[in-house]
Amino acid sequence: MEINKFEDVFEGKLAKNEMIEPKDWMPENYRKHLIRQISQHAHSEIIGMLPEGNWITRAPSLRAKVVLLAKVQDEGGHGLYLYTAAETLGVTRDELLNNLHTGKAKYSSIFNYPTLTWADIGAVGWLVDGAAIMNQVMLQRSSYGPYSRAMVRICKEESFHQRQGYEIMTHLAFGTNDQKEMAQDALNRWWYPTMMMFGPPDSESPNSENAVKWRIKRETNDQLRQRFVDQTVRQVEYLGLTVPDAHLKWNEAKNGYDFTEPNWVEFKNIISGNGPCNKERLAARNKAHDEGKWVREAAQVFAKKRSEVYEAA
Ligand code: FAQ
Repeated sequence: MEINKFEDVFEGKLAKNEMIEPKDWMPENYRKHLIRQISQHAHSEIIGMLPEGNWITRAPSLRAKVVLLAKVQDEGGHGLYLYTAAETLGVTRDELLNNLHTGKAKYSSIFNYPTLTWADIGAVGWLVDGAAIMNQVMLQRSSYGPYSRAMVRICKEESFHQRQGYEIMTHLAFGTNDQKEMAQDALNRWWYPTMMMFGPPDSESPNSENAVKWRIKRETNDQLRQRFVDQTVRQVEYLGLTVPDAHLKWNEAKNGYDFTEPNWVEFKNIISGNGPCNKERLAARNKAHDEGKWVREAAQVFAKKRSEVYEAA
């Protein structure tokens, strides 16, 4: 088949909302776009384990500890599904991890902020996982089969994570004055960084055009950010807390809130590696990888032995 025939099949599948699968022909730029997005997403999941892992030993009750442990473990699992999905595009996990560990690859800006108090664990679950779901629900219908299928399972787990965070916030917001202050302080610090998770404004988002054209993203950064604000303001009100935005105002005409944009200079600084915790996160990630070397080696030896037993049988 000539290349334009392959292209017709590819375009035809997109037009009919059919999935593109690993063995299908795909344009080189589509493949590269997916490797970029899926691997950044995978990196975000495993780096995202660090700010919360930081609180496992200090969770205020046995129940809170068990729930947080399960959540952090889930994030590790999400990383595995996503690296596996990326590998179907012809890249190795070693290459991807090497890019992360040497600082070449991006991961979500949000994980470069510190978790200073227990209320931050509530805010991360509620806001960060809430924003993640807002973005990932559309990715369940992404055009690339392995990514889309990974997202279905991830979204189910993220919903539990969001509820875990909101439960912590509810306890604090309806608790003592000090607890309510802690909850407000966490909301103040996480509100704008969470809004940055959706990416730069559409007018400054170089990847959006192709992503929407190829049905990798079904909605734009600004559309998702708006939906997040509209949904979350009601939750803030229920908690009796205040959104840290003096300009937040309901706009009847657009049926949504007008709000202050996050500081995009701060965002650029963070994604260039200069946020408050970038260096700490990469150092922790590299240390974990180095210390896990013997586990990976043992798993490989075991797998080899097992396949020899099967072959001999
Ligand atoms: N942080 O042209 P666009 C989670 C980069 S959820 C860092 O708009 P695109 C769950 C972007 O890569 C978090 N970099 O890009 C969890 C591009 O740079 P490049 C992860 C960002 O791809 C919760 C440049 O800026 N979720 O981990 C960010 O169309 C709690 C221009 O941007 C996903 O990855 C950012 N926030 O849209 C885990 C979802 N925003 O590559 C633990 C999948 C933009 O050209 C605990 N990804 N950049 O050098 C996506 O939906 C998209 O990739 C966006 C960015 C929306 C993130």
